[in-house]
Amino acid sequence: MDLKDKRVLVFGAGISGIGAVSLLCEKGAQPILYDSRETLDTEEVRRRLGSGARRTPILCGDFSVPVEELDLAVLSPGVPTDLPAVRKMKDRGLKIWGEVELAYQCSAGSVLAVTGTNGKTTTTSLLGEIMKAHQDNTFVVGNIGTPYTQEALKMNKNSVTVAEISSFQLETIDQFHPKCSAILNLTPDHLDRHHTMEEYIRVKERIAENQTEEDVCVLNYEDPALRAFGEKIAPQVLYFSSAHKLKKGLWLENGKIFYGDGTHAVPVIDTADLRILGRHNWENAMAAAGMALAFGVPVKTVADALARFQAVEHRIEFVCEKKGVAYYNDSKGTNPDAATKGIQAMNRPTLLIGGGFDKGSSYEEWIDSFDGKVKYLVVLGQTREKIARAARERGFTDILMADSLEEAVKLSADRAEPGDAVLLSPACASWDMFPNYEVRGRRFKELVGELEG
Ligand code: UMA
Repeated sequence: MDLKDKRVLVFGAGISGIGAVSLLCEKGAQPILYDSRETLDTEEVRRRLGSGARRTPILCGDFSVPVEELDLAVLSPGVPTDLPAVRKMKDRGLKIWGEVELAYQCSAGSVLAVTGTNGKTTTTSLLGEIMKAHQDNTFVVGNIGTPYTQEALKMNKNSVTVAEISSFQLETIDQFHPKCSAILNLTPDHLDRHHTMEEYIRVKERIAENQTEEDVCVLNYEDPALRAFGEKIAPQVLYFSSAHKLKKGLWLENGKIFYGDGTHAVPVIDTADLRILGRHNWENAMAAAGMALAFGVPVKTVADALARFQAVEHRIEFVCEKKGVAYYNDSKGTNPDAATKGIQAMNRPTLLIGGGFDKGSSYEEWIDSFDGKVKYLVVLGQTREKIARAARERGFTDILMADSLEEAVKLSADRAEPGDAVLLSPACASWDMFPNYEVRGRRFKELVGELEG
């Protein structure tokens, strides 16, 4: 679409909306920025818009935008597509793109896109490091925190874009076409938004919908839904497995990652040479390596970049040791499955801080994963009663209630003994108490920093 002079509604004034408005202004379009938050600080938003976009109208509160006068709407990822305002746009036949689609349509080069419930950020970071080692002109964007629209106009036909793409972002793609995609795993998440697991899976699988037989889709062989998906899609499929030796794909064998092209198998790296811990991280490494190898990156470049890579902030991140107690920040454990990985990575008795925004998850499996390792569960936020109830039903009763993260850290520090770990791994999003998991994770680290010892 030629965006020149087009009237475009940008919905959501977060970082995606700001990126989208700036890009649209550069393309000569006439954006209107809208946010449903009545208390939006419009002057602050205006300051954050680049100088070329400062004259953009900013509206907030009740939706009163004349839809019939628009040519396009661009939704931020956090905006549900079944909102009455969005339904109204659809009913009037207005074209609706997500911020990712807008960026894709305005950019150039090859796209390598990663989705899945857990491990997206680590895999995207790993792949970003591998691609940067292979060539200049690599961009790392998307759900990882840098809006795709912010970088889109810097790309050219030789660029490589490594994009972390969430289910929210996949709901509103149209032509988005990665050269190589990956779906890492599928476990329940964001069911408040997608309503059913079937719908969540359908949305995740959209990452491959525009791919052709010239493209590659990397899938987890150990996930039955993904193995079945691999049998019915157009692109070439490269599986990775932490449990089975494969003829073609990547697998783990005697602590080493191997790659097979169907005829020959080569070792890629020994997991002892990786600085990221746990089987789930070796799966992330296999997925990133698979995508890079499929793109033509030499095995040695892949192995060297993997060996250099250190853990991502907020993902089972060691903070410090105080009075013999090790503190870990796993604020990115925003669903029960991710938080289970956090517990599994602990090798000490653990005081676990959990709870937060209610996404409609169930917590039983997470509680079962405590496996005698959790001394106390400190719960906070919207879900604290729900989690406490589920824990008691599973026979776990060492539960402490906290009204704030400050109190949760204090309660944990008071009860922890030398040799214990305190782990923030909430199994919930942060949105009831913090703008995002990063702010929650940083606040946790600050509070830990303030403890004596
Ligand atoms: N808003 C409305 N109406 C709504 C919902 C939101 O007006 O119904 C407004 C809010 O008032 C706010 C703005 O939209 O002003 C926020 O937009 P947003 O929620 O899309 O957030 P952004 O700041 O644009 O950040 C988004 C992603 N956020 C979400 O998906 C919720 C970021 O992922 C992402 O890093 C960023 O774009 C850049 O691509 C965060 C996330 O939590 C990390 N993602 C989820 C996850 O990882 O589980 C999917």
